[in-house]
Amino acid sequence: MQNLKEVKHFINGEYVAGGQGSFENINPATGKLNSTVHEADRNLVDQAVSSARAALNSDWGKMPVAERSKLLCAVADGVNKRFDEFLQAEIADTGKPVNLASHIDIPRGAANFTIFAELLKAFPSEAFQQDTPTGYGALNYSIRKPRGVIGVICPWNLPLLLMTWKVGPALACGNTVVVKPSEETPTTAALLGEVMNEVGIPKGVYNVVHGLGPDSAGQFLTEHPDVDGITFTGETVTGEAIMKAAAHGVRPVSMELGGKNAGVVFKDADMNKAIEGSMRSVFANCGQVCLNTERLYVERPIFEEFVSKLTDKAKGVTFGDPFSKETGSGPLISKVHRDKVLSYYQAAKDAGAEIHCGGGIPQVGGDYDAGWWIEPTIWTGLKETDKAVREEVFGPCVHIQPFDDEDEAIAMANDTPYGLATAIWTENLTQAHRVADQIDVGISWVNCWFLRDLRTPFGGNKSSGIGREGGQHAFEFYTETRNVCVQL
Ligand code: NAD
Ligand code: 6OD
Repeated sequence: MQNLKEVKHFINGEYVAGGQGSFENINPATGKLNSTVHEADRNLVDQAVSSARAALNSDWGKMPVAERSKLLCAVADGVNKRFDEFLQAEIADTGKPVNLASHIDIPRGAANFTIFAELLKAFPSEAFQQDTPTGYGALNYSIRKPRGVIGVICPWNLPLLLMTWKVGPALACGNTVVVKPSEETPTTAALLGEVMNEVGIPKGVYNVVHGLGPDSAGQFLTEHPDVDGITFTGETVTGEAIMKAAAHGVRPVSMELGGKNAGVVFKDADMNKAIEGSMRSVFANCGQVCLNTERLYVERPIFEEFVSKLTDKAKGVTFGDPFSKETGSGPLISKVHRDKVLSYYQAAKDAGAEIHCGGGIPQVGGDYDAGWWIEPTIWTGLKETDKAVREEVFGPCVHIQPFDDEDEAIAMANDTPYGLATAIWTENLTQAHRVADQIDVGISWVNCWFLRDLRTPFGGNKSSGIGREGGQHAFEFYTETRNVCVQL
């Protein structure tokens, strides 16, 4: 077993030290050191890509689908067998509360292997019978081949879940991967290497290189000419840099990017459902979910009541030991990120927002006062053009705006360069369908939020992404389709 106080790369089934120095992995709940992480240089990234290429060309790429599927289900079982180790590692890296990590991060991190392994077995090919001048016709059918070596660049907010959401379908399709986890959250990707070895995934199929973005592992991996496709989740500006790197060699990209998601609450909404749902959609994971609602539009007759009820609930959010089931919110991921979120809190104040709750740093007590905690914050009274209403904050904050009719709400919801998700709260389902159809996003939830069926398409419109993950949609990116035309 590896020593998780010193996080190494995982290349060709072995833990490997070295590169261009190391960096610190800090526990955001306490500001204390979790571990030291080796930072890969170009040479180590090259070794990882070469080992992925070799594995692709040998057993893995040629393995029957049923056998590959069985191995990937064993990976899911392997994660679940070591559930507590993954849970501890994820909580230490992110500070997120155990209630969240044990219900979402780790179970979904495992389930992402099973779902794609099962779906691929039932994935059909297409076929066309064609008329020809000979009268005998021709038969066209498609076959799918793995795309090749996939570079997987991950964010820190749901580290295991968002990594396996890409690695699961990539491996199911017969690709091999080189993963670059976020520098903030390297540990569960490192731990997964042990599970891969335990269940017998061939060496070189799953590789991990640690490092940062520019002039580090992220850049070296995305620029590597032997990487056949890049899948990325993170900020839109990073996505733009990665697209430039991918342009060399015309490599395809799949991009899950930022958002500035709107929630719309109609006057006939079930108030309790809308409040409970908005508490999650705004504040879950301390506002660090790409799908979080940062703008709420509430129909005027219920505006005051909604603001007051949401504020009461937000004031009740509890901080403290992430391993305690009583803790409601974790901290932000880093000091740099907290400074960024606090700059939006200041900008909102300067722009004259009415601050209903929060706006600062809570006293959590003991060791936790050295962590990156922040108060859940609710504003009203800002203009739609104000910075805190337009830009993605990625923190536990929301601006609430009243509206008078459906068209106005839809126009405000759509007035953003992003198009990731929305949550619509109404008991009038005709209205719900009509509004869901008109909000320009990849995912609309009605009377719920982050309710996930993994067979459905997942992704963003406009600056929120390119392509769709989820279900068979993921296979479009992770395979290359070939047509075979047979003259009969
Ligand atoms: P980020 O873009 O800062 O970093 C993501 C990853 O990219 C990290 O591993 C980082 O090291 C790497 N990276 C940075 N610069 C790079 C470069 N030039 N070349 C190659 N790699 C580089 O994002 P983050 O701060 O980790 O995550 C938060 C952001 O991610 C938010 O904007 C959020 O909305 C977005 N996000 C989107 C989704 C989605 O599904 N749409 C999901 C989660 C997070
Ligand atoms: O649930 C998922 O599959 C998914 N990709 C969630 C993304 C969350 C963003 O932070």
